[in-house]
Amino acid sequence: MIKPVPEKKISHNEVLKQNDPLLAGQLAATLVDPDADRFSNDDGQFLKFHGIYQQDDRDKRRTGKQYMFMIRGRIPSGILTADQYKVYDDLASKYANNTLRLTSRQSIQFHGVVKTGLGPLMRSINEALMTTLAACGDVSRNVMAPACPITESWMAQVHSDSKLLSDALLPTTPSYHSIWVEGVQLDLADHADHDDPLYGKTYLPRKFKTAFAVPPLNDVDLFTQCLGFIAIADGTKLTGYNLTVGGGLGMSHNNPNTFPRKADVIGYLAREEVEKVAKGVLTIHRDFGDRTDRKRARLKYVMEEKGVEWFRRELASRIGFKLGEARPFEFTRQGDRFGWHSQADGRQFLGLFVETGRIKDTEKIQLKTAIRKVVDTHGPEVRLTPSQNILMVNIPSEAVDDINQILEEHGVATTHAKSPVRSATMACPALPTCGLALAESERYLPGLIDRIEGLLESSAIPQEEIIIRMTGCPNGCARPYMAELAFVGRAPGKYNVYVGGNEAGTRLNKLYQQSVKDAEMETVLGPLLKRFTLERQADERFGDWSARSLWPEIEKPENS
Ligand code: SRM
Ligand code: SF4
Repeated sequence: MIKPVPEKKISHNEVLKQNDPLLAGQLAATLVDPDADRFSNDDGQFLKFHGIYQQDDRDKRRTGKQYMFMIRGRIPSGILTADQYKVYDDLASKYANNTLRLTSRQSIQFHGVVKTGLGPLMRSINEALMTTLAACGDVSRNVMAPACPITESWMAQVHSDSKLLSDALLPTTPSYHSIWVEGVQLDLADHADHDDPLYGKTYLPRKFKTAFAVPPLNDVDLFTQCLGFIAIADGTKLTGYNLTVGGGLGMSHNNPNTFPRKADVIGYLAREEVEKVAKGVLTIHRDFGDRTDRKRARLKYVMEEKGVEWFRRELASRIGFKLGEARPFEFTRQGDRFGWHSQADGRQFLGLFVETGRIKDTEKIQLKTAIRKVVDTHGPEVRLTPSQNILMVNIPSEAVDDINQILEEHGVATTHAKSPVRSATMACPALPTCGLALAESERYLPGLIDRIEGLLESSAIPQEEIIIRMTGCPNGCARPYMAELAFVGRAPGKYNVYVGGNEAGTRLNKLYQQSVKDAEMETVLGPLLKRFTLERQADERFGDWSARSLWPEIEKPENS
């Protein structure tokens, strides 16, 4: 007799959402309880939908857990007015650890907020007409779009589509406003029938990520996104977008069921159809994503299992039409422009490298104070980039000298920080804030780059740019699997080394060496860089050389 296959149980997070579709939990009550220094674990899951993570300082665990909060803004396309930036800057000083953490999705995180500061911080964000709603949680996250203002004249339209979509994909629960603005615990019974028009009662099986890209620049790492729009123009007019679906990077060590995946190009849509198509894709994730295993709950696995043709048919049945054939496009580069540049309208913009995305003041460099002074004095629009850097845009030429002086007075360089390799780096926060970190990242990478600069110097290529990314665990928050050279934390002081991504952000890299110890970095990287200098073809980049030369030698399966 054939044994019936036991039905898999839905995950605990699904039960939580089912029981409380308002996502309110006991948040408001705990917030005002003076005896509580933390929220319950279940409420911690609801907090995420409100843009908040309950964390503890991992440096201090030996003496008992000290709870604190990370708060992430929802900043579509990473664009802030000068006044909005000032609010973030003030709140970082008043309630957080006096730093602003720029994220790999063009947002800002506060770290180290204690519970008594949480309410006032959240209220202030909302009073400034900004939000943290759905910055985290099983919903559509911050929508990304290129930050650079000197691209096409129709860039503003891409930003407006990104903002429109970000708003259209927000959940409708009234609990966010009632808890953080009014400070009221909602009575679930009064809202028992809350059923979000887009998300239903149980939201998505997992996070959902969207970005817009404008070729040839792929600064948003489009192929890592669940949902992507590649701008297609007819001369000077933006006509529509190629749609990409099914990218994602998160994986777990030793779990071959999880892996990074590049998105597929699905077809072409007119600009007017962006919202409808996005909702079609999102509801496919909602309806087909795995709700039993959170490690497999991303849209990329639906795509992997069911295939592109199935996806096209399913999407057409939801939106009522078939997408057109994808139009030609080419990505050639990623990253940011540093220093001063002219915009299409004649004004200037300034790109500043922010090492590991952390805006802070140190004895030598007072980056936080300097940016604030420029924003106070000249009121530029502030744009956060997908590579954790900052652009100040729409600056009249007359202001350039004064801004340069302010920056100089605070030790801030307007051009490359030390070397091109340093300015092409990204690291995730990892320790001490991230509860999932297996190794250091943000605190370790700058020192490792010092050592890599030394190796480049001794290989006689000190000016070589190599896109280097590091994460403290395999979840992939700084998108390491697209880098030319990447370090992924495996255990304290040990990293898996990956090679072979490309400048266009169109190729996943591969595992080169497993569990490399801190002390072994020079022995592993030195010969690699030497070989690169000897074997590279003219102007060949490290990522292209390593894919061409090393991959045939790498016997391990991709990203294992
Ligand atoms: Fe991430 C979880 C930080 C972008 C994949 N990510 C986390 C958490 C919240 C840890 C946690 O769940 O307890 C980290 C908070 C650390 C801290 O102390 O701040 C965290 N992720 C970040 C940020 C701040 C990294 C950064 O260097 O900037 C980025 C915030 C973006 C934002 O503004 O919304 C960030 N995370 C990403 C990206 C890159 C992207 O989206 O472009 C990825 C890979 C792409 C993807 O989603 O596949 C990413 N984060 C993850 C995952 C793996 C998800 C999966 O599919 O398995 C986790 C773990 C999880 O969700 O359980 C995670
Ligand atoms: Fe934390 Fe891992 Fe993301 Fe780094 S990659 S922030 S260690 S979850």
